[in-house]
Amino acid sequence: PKPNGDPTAMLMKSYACQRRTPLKHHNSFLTEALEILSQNAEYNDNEGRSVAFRRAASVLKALPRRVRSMQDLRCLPCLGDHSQRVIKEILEDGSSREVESTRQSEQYQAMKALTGIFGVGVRTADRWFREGLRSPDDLIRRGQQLNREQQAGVQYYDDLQKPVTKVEADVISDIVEKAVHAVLPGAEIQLMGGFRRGKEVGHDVDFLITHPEEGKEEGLMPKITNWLKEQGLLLYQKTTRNSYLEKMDGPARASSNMDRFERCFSIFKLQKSAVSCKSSSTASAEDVSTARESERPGEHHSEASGWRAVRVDLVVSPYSQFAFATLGWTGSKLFERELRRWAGQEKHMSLSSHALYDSKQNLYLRAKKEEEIFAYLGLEFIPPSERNA
Ligand code: 8DG
Ligand code: MN
Ligand code: MN
Repeated sequence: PKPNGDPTAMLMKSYACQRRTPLKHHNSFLTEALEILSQNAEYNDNEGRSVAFRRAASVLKALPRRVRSMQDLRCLPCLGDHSQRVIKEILEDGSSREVESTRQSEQYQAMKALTGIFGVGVRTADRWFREGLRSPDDLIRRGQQLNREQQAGVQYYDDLQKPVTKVEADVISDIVEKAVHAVLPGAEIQLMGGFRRGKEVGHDVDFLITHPEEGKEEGLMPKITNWLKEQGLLLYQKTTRNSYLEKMDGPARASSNMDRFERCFSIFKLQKSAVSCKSSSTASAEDVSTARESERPGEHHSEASGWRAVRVDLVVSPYSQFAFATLGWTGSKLFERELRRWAGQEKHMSLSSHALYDSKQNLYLRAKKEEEIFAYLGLEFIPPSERNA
């Protein structure tokens, strides 16, 4: 074991934003286990522990091959004692007792089901869990008070649990483009989030909208949502300028990634015919054959209808902040977090989705493209497809 003389040894940088992390990697059998422990720590409001497991998983995603022994892990950063214990057990026994008992635990399963509801964050889910609630069905049965967002979340729960495909995302892109150009010609629309990173499925579809003439984008969101509403394409929408408070109870509560862009959390009504037109494969008869006999009140089952519900996030940014917004909304969440940590700890800079501030020079650094931001930060440019940390 002499790392420098070993041609197979690679130098693994310790911040995820210094590394290339492809979407497909060789160690999902380990990363999935570590991410369950990370998720569970988040459910228990232990952010430090949650991030530690997530960083460990991320390092394994960046490895060029499958881990076969603990020897393969020498010289790797971010692998704490606990993560190493878990990895060792999986390598030796095929699974980890801690991971399996977590996966099976009533709390983990209930928290997963409850936080899986649109509009329900860890805090709310935890309160409901302590009141004996375990699932969306429990909420309906017990007549639990819900806000408007959560009502939509429960109503479209089944649909929103189903992954959104790239073809569905492309159909929605066309719709959003049509809406935006109808209300503001010349506006630019960019697909963000997981789909920009090359994912084939996602839990939602994210868009960033801007206009080359600064100021033209002001007040744009209500115009877009009104157009979509008139077309009958929106099942739910909430537009906010500063979503700080909402996010305090959302899944990203702890991420400190909040911004003040005008944004819209929405649920689209997506016609299945539009999707089967777009995809080259033929439409199946499955829609009809699997239709459910009955619907519980308050729930929509898309098997029985010609459409499905899809979560869509829209964000409007002024042109001068577009590069920062692009970087901030591409993800992954860990990649974003690591970028901000790198900026602060290594460069005395402060990065947000709006700007990059240099504390040493006391000035804001301008950027038109993501590449320039990486350069200011002294980082090699990492393309979106390799930000899957
Ligand atoms: P998925 O939907 O396929 O599951 O994955 P994703 O696209 O990576 O996750 P996402 O939850 O849709 O988030 C997309 C990006 O948006 C991610 O990098 C984090 C970022 N993001 C939020 N909320 C906020 C926020 O309030 N401010 C900023 N600046 N970024 C945010 O999700
Ligand atoms: Mn997304
Ligand atoms: Mn999103």
